[in-house]
Amino acid sequence: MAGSRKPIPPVAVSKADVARALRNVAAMLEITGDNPFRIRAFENASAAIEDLSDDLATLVESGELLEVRGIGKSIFADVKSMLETGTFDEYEKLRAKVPAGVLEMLRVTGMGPKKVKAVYDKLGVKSVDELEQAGRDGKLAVLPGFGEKTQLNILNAVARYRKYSKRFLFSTAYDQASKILEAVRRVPGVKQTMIGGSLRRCRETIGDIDILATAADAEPVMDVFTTLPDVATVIAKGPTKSSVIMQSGVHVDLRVVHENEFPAAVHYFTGSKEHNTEVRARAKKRGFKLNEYGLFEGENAIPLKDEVALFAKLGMDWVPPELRENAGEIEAAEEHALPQLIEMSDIRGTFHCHTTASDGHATLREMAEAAQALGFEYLGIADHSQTAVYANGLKKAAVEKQRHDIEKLNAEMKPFVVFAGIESDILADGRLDYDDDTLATLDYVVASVHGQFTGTEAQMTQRIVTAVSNPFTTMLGHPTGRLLLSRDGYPVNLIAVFEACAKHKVFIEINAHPVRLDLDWRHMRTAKDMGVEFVINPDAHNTNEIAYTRYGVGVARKGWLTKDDALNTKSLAAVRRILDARRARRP
Ligand code: DGT
Ligand code: CA
Ligand code: CA
Ligand code: ZN
Repeated sequence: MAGSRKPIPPVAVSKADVARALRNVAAMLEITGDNPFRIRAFENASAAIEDLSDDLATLVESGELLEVRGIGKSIFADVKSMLETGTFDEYEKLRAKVPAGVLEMLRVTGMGPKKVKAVYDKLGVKSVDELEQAGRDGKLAVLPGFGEKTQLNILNAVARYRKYSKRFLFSTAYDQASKILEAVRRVPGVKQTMIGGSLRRCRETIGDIDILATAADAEPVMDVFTTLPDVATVIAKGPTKSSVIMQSGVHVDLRVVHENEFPAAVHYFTGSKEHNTEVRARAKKRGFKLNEYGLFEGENAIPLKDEVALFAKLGMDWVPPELRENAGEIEAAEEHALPQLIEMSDIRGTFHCHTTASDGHATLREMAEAAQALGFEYLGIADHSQTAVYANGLKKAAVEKQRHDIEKLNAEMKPFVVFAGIESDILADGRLDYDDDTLATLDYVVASVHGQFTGTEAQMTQRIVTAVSNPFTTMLGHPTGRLLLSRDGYPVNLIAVFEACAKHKVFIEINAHPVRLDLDWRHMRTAKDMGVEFVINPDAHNTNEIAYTRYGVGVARKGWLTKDDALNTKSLAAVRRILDARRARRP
């Protein structure tokens, strides 16, 4: 197979790809019973690569990667090969040995490499389906180290996996799509390319990736697309449409259209379906016919330069893709009343970042310098609080030490400013996690629920409202606690929470971490109408993750928010004023 493939344009392999490959190798080594030191070596290397803030290709080229702790000569060679060819020998050898379904079992929560090895070795289980069957037959419970409870947990986890596994995080799909787009763009004769579908609309999870292109000749485009190195299966290959499944499991559709069809095709394949249906009805009312091929008057296609021209023909302003959910955007576009949406370039800083003082992977200084390098003017540090023992939460003395460290750093980094905050657990009764004297030393407090989610809706709501009413609380962190594709949020009456936040002037966090994106964009307009203000926070645990802020901006745009709605679009002076005012109401 591999030999028959045409040479394809090299596609950038990302840090995340390399880290994932190394992690998979560690897992496969464990499953095949390799020696624990080698397994650890690949695990450590994977973590080290994930935490790198510099460009991986540059570090490999200069050889500097060898100086990073956790990267030995042999793994260095693997990383180099991966960057050059998309894979490395050991990875390919293991993939030939370990069935893909066995590796897939690792995606079921609770199924670590040890458990996967046990069911594979002892029961011959080779897929998630077979795992479920073994559980139903009671075969898991009798394995050494398993038991009834573990069996039940695994069955529940399989059910959750099925519920969520058909979709992918925006960030995962985005990285994959960007690479495919890059490869498609390099095919000679390709003119225009565009990502469509839910990805262009910035949905928090993505069913499949939709890509559009125009080209003089579709055939070479389809050839390249269907033979990309991470393509696992080609579902269909045709002159205008091809579909593939990538190794990650994500499906990708590529359509090649004529240049004059491009604007209508881009609009159609951006969706949403509901938005399209409404727009098509508007076209009909004006005596046109609209479909994926164009806007027609009788038999004649109306020439359109771009999407702007398409909307204009229908009496509408161009609608930003994030708003195309049939949630009032069509009426607003007709009335020329669409909001001026917030943009990443409006962001001047961010809050809620972790450091090595709790469970982060970068030091205070590294985080501050990374934020500065992104062009930010300020950064808020909010490490975990003392009750979060699992995350190495800060004891009182550590809070004081960090505040001193921040003062020192601020003197050095002027005019850049680090704000001293904390991510305080909201305790079961709604109290914050420190005494008032400790809280009083901080610039701001993010209050978040991290444990004991099992309360009723009334209890959870009361708990959060109590925390929001605390005069020390500045921001409410990840308001529902959901983890995309794995855990629904706790039950909570958001209206009551919004009311409390508006009343006590507590910012609601739009947690921009790609597995959270919490507050959900569907609730933002309601919150805004109730007088709530927002803050977009990356919940970064290393320097790279500060850039997660942009995912938060994406969902804020979906929530119709403008620059004025988020604290972190404000100047340093304004932020200081606002935080001072919040502090003035403390007892
Ligand atoms: P996904 O993939 O589930 O995250 O969501 P989408 O929105 O990307 O959906 P997808 O990939 O099935 O289709 C891409 C776009 O194509 C969709 O947003 C709108 C358009 N489309 C697909 N099927 C239909 C249809 O039956 N009617 C209309 N009006 N549009 C459609
Ligand atoms: Ca799609
Ligand atoms: Ca699709
Ligand atoms: Zn948190």
